[in-house]
Amino acid sequence: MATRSDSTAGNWWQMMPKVELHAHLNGSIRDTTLLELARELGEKGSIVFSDVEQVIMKNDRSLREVFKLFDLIHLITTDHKTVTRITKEVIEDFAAENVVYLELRTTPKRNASIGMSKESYLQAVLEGLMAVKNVDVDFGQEVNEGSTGNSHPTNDVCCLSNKKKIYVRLLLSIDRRESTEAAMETVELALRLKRSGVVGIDLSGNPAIGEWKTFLPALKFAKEEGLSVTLHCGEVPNSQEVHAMLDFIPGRIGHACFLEEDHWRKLKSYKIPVEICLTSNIRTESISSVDVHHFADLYESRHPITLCTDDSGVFSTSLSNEFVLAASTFGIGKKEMYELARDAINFIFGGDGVKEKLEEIFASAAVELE
Ligand code: 6MZ
Repeated sequence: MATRSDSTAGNWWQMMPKVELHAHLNGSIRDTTLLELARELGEKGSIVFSDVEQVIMKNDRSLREVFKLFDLIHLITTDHKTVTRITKEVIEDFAAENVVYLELRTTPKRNASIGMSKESYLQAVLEGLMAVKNVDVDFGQEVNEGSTGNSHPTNDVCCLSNKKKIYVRLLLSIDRRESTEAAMETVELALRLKRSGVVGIDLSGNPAIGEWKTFLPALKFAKEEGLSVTLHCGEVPNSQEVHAMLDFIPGRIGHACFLEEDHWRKLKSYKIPVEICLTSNIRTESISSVDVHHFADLYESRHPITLCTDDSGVFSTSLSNEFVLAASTFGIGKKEMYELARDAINFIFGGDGVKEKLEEIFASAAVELE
């Protein structure tokens, strides 16, 4: 697949439609927004802005430091109004680089002091989806997604056919710090919000904390009730847990940095798709350099994989950037990268109706990108 001219070459990766399946809401906030919010808190005397500014602008962080940063981010962002704002901006940013389908994940949070429940947190996220005006957002408020593929989103989509369109579905994250009861509460919330675009559950959070057996009852329940499940798996060495996670046969796993031979064999025999987060893995030093990343082996062995950003704000990346990085590091051509982007449709947790729409989008883009 060739570029139309040199002047458009730099934009090719942005123009290409893309599917993003591993993006954490609070990891994807614009730096400018984070700094603005931190400055406001600084003025109120809740934090010391100059200290926080340094932490936000720091580039290289170990995995442990990343989770400290998330605690700080949550301090800055977790009120209803801000959750709505960051959701809106994150959708706008992904849509701006032609992400046509986004599975956005976030951890429902409770904060009694400001009257926030897990449910009201999620309502604030949904309001963020509805607040997007410059892009058509289909977030799956469908009568029957499987049969029609047509949605009835509540923002002003009906009359604005020449706007960009993005399909957004939500995954609710269970944080590894949570108890079995708290994890169960998140799954129950996801079930109640199935008709508002929630399609699955994610297990994430600091991998050095928590035990698999704590989350298993909630994850099993989610699966039994028809929710898809994705797991952060093998972000740190933990052989037993990786085996247990693979034997659970989740819909997808993220990262897979510390898998051993027998894990790889199992992963491949179960054909579990892997969400690949190149920049995140390098920045957190989970992988020593990008050229030795397991992307290469999985790609060559045609194992199902999808490129993802993880935390585009925290790691200063974008999905287009992840495609450029993979193409340049592993010497993969544009046609093949387009196929990689398109094949991610097979691993989405959204329904068949959405898949058909995405197939159409990719088919027409193939002609335009020629
Ligand atoms: C594990 C991660 C993560 O849910 O508040 N999160 N968990 N590994 C990662 N790789 C670096 N990046 C983000 O978004 C932030 C939360 O997502 C999880 C962590 O639990 C983090 O607190 P939300 O929107």
